[in-house]
Amino acid sequence: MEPKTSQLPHKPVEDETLLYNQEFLEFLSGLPKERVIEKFESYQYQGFWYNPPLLHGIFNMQKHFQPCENDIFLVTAPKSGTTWLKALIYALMNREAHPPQSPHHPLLNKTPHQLVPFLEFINPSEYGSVCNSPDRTTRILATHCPLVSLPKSITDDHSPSSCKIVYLCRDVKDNFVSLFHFAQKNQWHISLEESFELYCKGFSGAGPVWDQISGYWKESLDRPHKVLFMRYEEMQNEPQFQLKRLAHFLGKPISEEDEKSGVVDQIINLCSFDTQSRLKVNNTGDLVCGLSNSSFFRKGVVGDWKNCLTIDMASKLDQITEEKFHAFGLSI
Ligand code: PAP
Repeated sequence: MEPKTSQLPHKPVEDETLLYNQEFLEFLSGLPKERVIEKFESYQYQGFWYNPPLLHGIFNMQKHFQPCENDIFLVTAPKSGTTWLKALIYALMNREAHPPQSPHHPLLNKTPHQLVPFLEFINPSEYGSVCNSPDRTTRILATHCPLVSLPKSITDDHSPSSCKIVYLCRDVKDNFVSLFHFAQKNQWHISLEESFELYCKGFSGAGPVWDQISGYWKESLDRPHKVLFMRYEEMQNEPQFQLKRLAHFLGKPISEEDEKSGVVDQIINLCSFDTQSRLKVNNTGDLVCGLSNSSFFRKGVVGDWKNCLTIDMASKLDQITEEKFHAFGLSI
């Protein structure tokens, strides 16, 4: 049976045998497995934990995906600001064809997830038809895939050398809180305490989140032309500077003319939480995968963990972060 592209990144599946082909089921059967919540199994692959839909996408990607010259890969751990970065990169790369102040801008009528798809949720037969730049020279694709599992054709320097990776991370305390609220909204029926234990053990969708972050961090130091490492908090604190940094890395720097026209502020405003979360398109309907569009917009702030975590929980996350990142000179 042909696999469906519409399975959820984070949602339990009733009967996996109905969804996947024999090859993938055999692959799954050889992996370490844990039942994390009722009806929700996680599989460990190349050091990271996945639910079957996400792993299926990665399995397909590793077998079939071929990057093109100029592809942009936007990588995040779930709930690190993916939706925001999708909007920003889309608006930035398409600013000539779609001026950010236009009342007909695609980001006013389509969700960031419609405009920039997740690579692991595209059917392999449709990889070639992704087109999200009017001149068809650039594809923007998102993924939650850890560096170690990205197809070599993307990461190799011998591959189309101009394809780029933008990695966005977020303070893990806010990341966890965002994931927990997302789970509540999508009715996973899981308590804060239970969620927290799972998160710390690495069950967070391509987790442990720390290992994903440090993998891309190291790569951004070793190969700065290939990987740009960004932080959600820096995007919030200095959006103009970070957007220019992004534009420069993606080979579409902000020109003097752009500066004069105010395009940087226009993109920031168009993609801001305030603008995006009020749009009808982001408040109604579901993604093809069944998750509600509105569940990707909650508060969009830094430090909301203070309203949700106990002191012990926050300390535990800080402690793991310190232990995992110390050797890399990385802090978030
Ligand atoms: P995904 O990885 O599953 O696609 P992602 O977009 O990373 O989800 O996570 C949603 C978070 O980004 C939410 O954070 P919160 O729960 O802490 O509020 C959401 O509010 C936030 N978010 C979505 N859009 C924006 C935006 N335009 N600006 C800032 N934050 C945003």
